[in-house]
Amino acid sequence: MPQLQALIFDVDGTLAETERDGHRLAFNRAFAAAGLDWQWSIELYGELLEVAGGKERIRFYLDRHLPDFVPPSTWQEDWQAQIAALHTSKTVFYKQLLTEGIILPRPGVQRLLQQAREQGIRLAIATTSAPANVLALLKTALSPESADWFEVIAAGDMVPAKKPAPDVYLYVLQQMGLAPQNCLVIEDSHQGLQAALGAGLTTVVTVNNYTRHQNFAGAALVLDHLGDPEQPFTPLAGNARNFTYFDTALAETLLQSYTSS
Ligand code: XBP
Ligand code: MG
Repeated sequence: MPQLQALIFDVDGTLAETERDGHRLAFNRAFAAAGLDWQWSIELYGELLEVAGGKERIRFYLDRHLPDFVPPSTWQEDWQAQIAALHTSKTVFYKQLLTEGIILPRPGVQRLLQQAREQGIRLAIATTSAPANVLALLKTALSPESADWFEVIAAGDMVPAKKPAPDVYLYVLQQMGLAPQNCLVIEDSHQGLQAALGAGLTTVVTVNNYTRHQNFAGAALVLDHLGDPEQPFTPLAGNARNFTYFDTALAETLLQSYTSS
């Protein structure tokens, strides 16, 4: 029987709702600071989230929405370098936004992390966000020392291909010396689910407003959030047994039924 040895967390949309009022605003501030009149509305951003990774998302926006874009004379010939500079500026704005304390952890996140730590279940992060963003979020939304709770923080450009490619999850497994049968992933998006499934990992999805209507076929369980004793989750797909909030016992149960089927 496979045993639960590690929980692997996605970051944006999973640990906290960072996209609409965090990353999106930071992109807009970086565009304004660079003298660009680009404005990513809440709705447009939902479409742009199709592409994971900030630099990749800017490129996608240019290709799909501004195919005739004429760069200002100050732009370097190499657009990649210009996009990277814009993205660096966006990271500064994002970190600034986080210090305002408006981004909080999603229900059940703190509780689950604490329970896992008490039980010696190992923790890791697998995200497409830049490492600086992840560290800033952990510090401001979870606790100043929370980065130390995670044995591996796999982020941003550490792997060549971002989600939905499985690379970031394969990297975490390799770094931890673990088999997929002993780990469970928490994700919030279709791309994230694809990445985790591609690495052979049992995956639970907690949806949010941007991802609610995506296809989560293959997930062990789809929930509105992880829940808490006083704030039960609503299962959207899959069998949550008699559980009303997600904990390591439910993680273990799912792992056993998924890896033995
Ligand atoms: C989140 C993302 C990221 C963030 C922006 O991925 O798609 O691109 O929106 O972060 P995940 P950067 O849910 O896997 O964490 O600008 O730092 O790339
Ligand atoms: Mg996510």
